[in-house]
Amino acid sequence: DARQLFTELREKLSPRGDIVSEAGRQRTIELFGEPLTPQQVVERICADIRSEGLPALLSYSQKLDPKEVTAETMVVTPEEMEAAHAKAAPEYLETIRRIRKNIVEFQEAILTSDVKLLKEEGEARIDLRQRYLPLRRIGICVPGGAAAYPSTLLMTAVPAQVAGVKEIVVVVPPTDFGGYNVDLLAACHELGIKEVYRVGGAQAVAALAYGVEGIERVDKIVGPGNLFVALAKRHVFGEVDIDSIAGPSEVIVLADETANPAYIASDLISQAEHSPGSGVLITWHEPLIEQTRTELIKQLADLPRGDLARQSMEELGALILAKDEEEAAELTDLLAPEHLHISMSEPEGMLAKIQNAGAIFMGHYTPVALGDYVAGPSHVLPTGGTARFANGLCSNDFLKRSSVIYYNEPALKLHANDVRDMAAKEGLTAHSASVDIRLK
Ligand code: HSO
Ligand code: ZN
Repeated sequence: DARQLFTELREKLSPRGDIVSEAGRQRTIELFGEPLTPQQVVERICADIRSEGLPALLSYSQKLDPKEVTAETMVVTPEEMEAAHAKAAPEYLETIRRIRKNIVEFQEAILTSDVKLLKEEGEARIDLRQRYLPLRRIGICVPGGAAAYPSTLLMTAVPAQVAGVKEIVVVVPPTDFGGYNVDLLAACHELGIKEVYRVGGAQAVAALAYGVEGIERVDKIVGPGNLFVALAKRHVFGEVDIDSIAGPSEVIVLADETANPAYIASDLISQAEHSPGSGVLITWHEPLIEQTRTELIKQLADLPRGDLARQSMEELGALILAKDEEEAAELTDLLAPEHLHISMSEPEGMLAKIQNAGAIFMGHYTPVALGDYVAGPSHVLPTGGTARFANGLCSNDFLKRSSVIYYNEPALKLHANDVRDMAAKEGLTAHSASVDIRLK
């Protein structure tokens, strides 16, 4: 039953902090002296960093991270970034520049601008505005556990820069794929990012949210991470803004008889290789199910990360035969995937049927990898069914807005009675008086 399957899948894909595995139980006994859920671990880390600052950050980092961090090695110096940039392959830097240009182009095109509404009636003049300004200081979590992610740096930092954010802080775990990764540091330097700290996990999120000696607190924290990063972002939300709570990568491929099973398999595997990652095929063309299965087995055998991807596909993947296009669209909306690939030579009709998806890829020549790396919209997208209400990250998420209101005296007269009526209903007489005193 596809519906049941989808409910289960969505459960598995959304970050849950209340479950403890046996390994997790053992580990928290070692580290904390008692068995804790991930949620409890995160609460403890956040509370300690909030009250004790840097010493707590360093001590958690020492406990939880593979490489020891000190107050000195925590900071990536400008010299280190310059050296990484100087060492980087020129072709790699060229690639970064081309991608950056694509991101800037798209993120500028969608950037919201101020709105003005001028209302005039005789002498009365009302001027209403919505004014947007960039956030002053933001923090970006770049993952660095299982793979290096310079693309995530681009897909978060460049939209923030387009919005006009001046202070961008990057936190990245102290690993070879993270804070010691030359390609990542070179990319930071190429983007003009000046503050990079080698801290990861929940402790990095807490440090960004509350500030510690040497790291000033930020106004918003964005970027993906493991379960602990996700739970910590949820925990500090309200003190700071966050983008979303990210779970594993996902893709649904919707395919008709024009689709190529080899392409489909490659798209499913490319999200599964994030490990964990989920790839789901939905088709109403029956032969595609077996053809795609055969292709999956063939392609997984040849890939360096094939074993990881196979595990992910077994746990979080599915090949689903729908009755028709309508049912396929319905099932897609139910899962509300992070990525939707409409693998049809005429994809527009299907697009019109879909309500819930973070990013939608059209036709046979638009693999999700284009969106992951180069197209321009951010690859930080809603996961775990949250595309029902949440959005992918974009330049506008780094703006905040104020409303601006101006009335001249005749305009105040015009609306005075409405103020008086409402104030009387609420029993707030000082509100009325603030109008009356001007019109006496
Ligand atoms: N597919 C990931 C983004 C990514 N892919 C980074 C490659 N690198 C987000 O859903
Ligand atoms: Zn990806």
